[in-house]
Amino acid sequence: MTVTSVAIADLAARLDEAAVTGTPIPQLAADHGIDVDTAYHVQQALVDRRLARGEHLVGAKMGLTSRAKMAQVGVEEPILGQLTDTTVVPDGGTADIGGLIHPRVEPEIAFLLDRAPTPGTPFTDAVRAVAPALEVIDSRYANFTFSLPDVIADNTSAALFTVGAWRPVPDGVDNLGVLLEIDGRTVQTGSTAAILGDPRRALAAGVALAGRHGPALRAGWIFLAGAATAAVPLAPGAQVRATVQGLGTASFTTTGGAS
Ligand code: 0L1
Ligand code: MG
Repeated sequence: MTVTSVAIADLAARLDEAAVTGTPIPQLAADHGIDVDTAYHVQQALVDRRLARGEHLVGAKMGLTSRAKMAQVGVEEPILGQLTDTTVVPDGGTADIGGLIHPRVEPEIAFLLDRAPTPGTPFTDAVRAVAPALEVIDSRYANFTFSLPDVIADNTSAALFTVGAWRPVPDGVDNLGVLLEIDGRTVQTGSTAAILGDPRRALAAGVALAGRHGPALRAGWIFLAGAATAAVPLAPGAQVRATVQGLGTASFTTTGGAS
């Protein structure tokens, strides 16, 4: 089935409205013949709506980078999403989750891009600094259930994110211990090795996906490499902290939403 640009715009509008109103919607892809390639067009139309409202791109994110998450969705490759300025929560700040549908949080590692990487750009040339990070994901689909094209169209469930203090690139980022704490209690432990075996591979995969589906990664952008553990449901009033071995912490406190 050929999906027209009108249909792409309509699906993007439905996803946008779901996010803006905090109202879950049924999955879209199967009923509308959306494949992976078309799903990235829907994602772009969705992000374009946000940019038209005055938001700015500040980075890109990888999703489905762990074997566990790939298995959950039944896929073999990760996905790429886009990050805008209004989704940034300052480190140590307050994350308003009141408008979200069913938020979850996951600990990540972030890269600060020194230049626009192209295939083959060495990691240490592409990346100026690294930091611990937290990502809040929030599927716009009912029951957090979706197919691969659905989640791509939904900008990879991106909702909010926090980046800790940037540090120079260490010798290795491939097997750093990761902790996720909520209200001082450890709720997940893992390793950056869960991110495609080595988060540097996530950057290479992101460059390849951006080459196929755009937009190209840019100098100065934040790149969220992916989750080091499973995501955990988030409630209001939670103190959330990610610790990445040797890199420090990223944290926020949640507010808003039904308790
Ligand atoms: O950042 C992520 O890995 C999320 C990707 C989409 C899958 C999900 O929402 O769990
Ligand atoms: Mg993530």
